[in-house]
Amino acid sequence: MHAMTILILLPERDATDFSLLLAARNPNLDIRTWPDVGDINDIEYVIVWNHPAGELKKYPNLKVIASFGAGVDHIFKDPDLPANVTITRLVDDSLTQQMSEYVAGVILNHRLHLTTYREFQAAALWSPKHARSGNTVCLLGLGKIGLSVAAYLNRLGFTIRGWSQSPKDIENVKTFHGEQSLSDAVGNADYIVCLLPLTTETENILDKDLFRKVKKGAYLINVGRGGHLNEEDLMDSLYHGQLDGACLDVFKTEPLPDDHAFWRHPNIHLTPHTASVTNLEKAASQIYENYQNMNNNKPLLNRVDPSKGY
Ligand code: NDP
Ligand code: OXD
Repeated sequence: MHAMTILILLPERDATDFSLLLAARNPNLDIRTWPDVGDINDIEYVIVWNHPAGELKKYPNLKVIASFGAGVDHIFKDPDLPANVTITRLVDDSLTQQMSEYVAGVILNHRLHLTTYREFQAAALWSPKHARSGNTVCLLGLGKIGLSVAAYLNRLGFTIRGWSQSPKDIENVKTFHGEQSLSDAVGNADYIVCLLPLTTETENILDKDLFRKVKKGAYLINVGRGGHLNEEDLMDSLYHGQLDGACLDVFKTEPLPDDHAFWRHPNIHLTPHTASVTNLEKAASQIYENYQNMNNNKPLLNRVDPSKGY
């Protein structure tokens, strides 16, 4: 009988709950939790999030690396990533729904001045303001999550523009693709939302060149990765009023260091990488299904294209 071994390599979390959920799917699974790897020759399938660089090349029989989230930049940043191993990621409607609610919540909060009123309240200040009128949102990234956010915001009455790598035809979304059309995509938007994967092409894409192209007073939401944002350029464009504000969920260094200027910036609203959180039940189902696919020589779900990096 084929050995039934899965390695959980999640150094930043206690994996007990997740391990139980996998075991519930098949009590015969031999589930190992890093660093208690046992015989490295047994490891064909590993679930990872922010693994130590160089770790994966130690497993001579590794066939599949399953990301414990939607993003895979944490895998590709390992310079010693073994070649010829299939990489998969999570795609599920709970991730897309949470992200849609997060983005809508942030936009509505800004539009209706809700945080500002909370600050006024602290000073017992009665000072009504008009809701902001701008309702055009540009989504950078029209993948699984971007498409869901687009549909959700459409239902709320927003006008949606979207930018992707390849051309797309999406109902009620004005689409743009490729580097040359980035300025046209963002040009007219009141809200710019980064929902891109972090790759060599998208690193630092949120920089002064982009901010110069946006409408004065636009609002930035970064839920992609911290590596998308040039932090100094953001500070500069907030200082000059080119951007009205920014809501950031992801950072170059996480947790955000205590002395980081973003914590105290009046026009930056930040959340601790919680825009959309992996649902353990759904992750366990999808990861176990792919484990079975691997064993049965069936195509794996949600494969990543290493040549694109996402
Ligand atoms: P997908 O791979 O489904 O979509 C990626 C999108 O980005 C696609 O539309 C793709 O274009 C586009 N894209 C990639 N590279 C470029 C480029 N160089 N130029 C233009 N467009 C590009 O990913 P998901 O939607 O599932 O997830 C997106 C990202 O969201 C994740 O990689 C992760 O970083 C982030 N995320 C953040 C979370 C949080 O809590 N903050 C939670 C979950 C995800 P095309 O369609 O043409 O291929
Ligand atoms: C993800 C994330 O990529 O949590 O799933 O950021």
